[in-house]
Amino acid sequence: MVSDIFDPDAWEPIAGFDFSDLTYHRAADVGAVRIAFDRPEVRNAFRPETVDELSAALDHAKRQTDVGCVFITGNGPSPKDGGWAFCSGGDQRIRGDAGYEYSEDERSGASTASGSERDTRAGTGESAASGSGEHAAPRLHILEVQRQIRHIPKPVVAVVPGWAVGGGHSLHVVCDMTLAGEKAKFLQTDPDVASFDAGFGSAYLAHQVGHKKAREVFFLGKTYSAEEAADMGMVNEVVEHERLEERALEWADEMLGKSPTAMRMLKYAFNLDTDGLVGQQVFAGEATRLGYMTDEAKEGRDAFNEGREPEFEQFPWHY
Ligand code: S0N
Repeated sequence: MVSDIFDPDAWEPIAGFDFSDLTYHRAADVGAVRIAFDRPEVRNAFRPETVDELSAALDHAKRQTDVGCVFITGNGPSPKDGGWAFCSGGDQRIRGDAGYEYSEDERSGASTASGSERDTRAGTGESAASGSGEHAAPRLHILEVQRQIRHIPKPVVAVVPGWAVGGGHSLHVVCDMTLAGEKAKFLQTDPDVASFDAGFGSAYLAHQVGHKKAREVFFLGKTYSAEEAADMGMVNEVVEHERLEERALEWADEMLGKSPTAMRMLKYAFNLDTDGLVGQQVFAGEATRLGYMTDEAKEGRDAFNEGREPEFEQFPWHY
């Protein structure tokens, strides 16, 4: 895969995955991974299989202790017209009455990359419940992926080369930062197709751009250029199209030079007020991890295991 923004020398495919709807690479020179929608013929719209693969890649990226940055992007250009897209949201062609339908092969269990097989190959460690029955029902699980993006303990960056639309727009909103190429375009079509992301896609967008603008994005459905999106506060930086991924790697290099613990605590601190008690729980878990690393915590553990009273008086009451 070569394009005017993807440099094959800068990335290595990650072994062990057999994705149909995504590509998954690791940067050659820095601890970053690149997850890319690979359905350019439909502006990188996602179907349930795409969402499963995205979830598996994010789960894998989370577990790599030498990876400090995750990019989500869209491959291109489109074979039809050379157009570029980050993601155009749910694939409307396979939208059923209660969600998005798996392909017939997936539903019947006949796919070579289906069900538990797909999950196992993807290294999630969670085997799917069963073969054919599992994918019989339509899904709406991009929201689960949004929560993964929120909770993965490292920055997730949307690298937007073209259209970010509908559920694809919401995905960029959920990412920690957005880097846009100058061909990027931002559009919310949810109410045009009678869907609505009433969670992060709308309410969290209002935190980024203010309520009036967020309501305009949904209620008027205007298309915003990369520069306009940056002026609104939902894009961090705009670069030349050809420089997009090069710049993303520069960001990764910058972030990988920083303290992993500080970066993780900061991400969860930024999330806390918009994640409610779940945000507090995630932040508290990290605080507990830090606490466990202290001599004081080790004394508590050792005293219990040695059947003696803990000698906490040796530790100061910091102020
Ligand atoms: C992206 C747009 C603006 C691009 O326009 P452009 O450049 O004129 O290209 P087109 O000729 O329109 O498109 C090229 C080809 O791609 C197909 N295509 C584009 N987008 C989709 C899509 N989303 N689904 C299926 N096909 C798509 C075109 O049909 C065309 O095909 P051909 O070449 O065969 O003619 C423009 O295409 C556009 O507006 N697309 C639709 C965008 C849209 O409405 N997306 C859905 C929005 N809603 C969601 O995403 C909701 C899903 C969601 O995330 C969610 C929300 C709440 C709760 C749960 C969920 C969940 O799903 O989990």
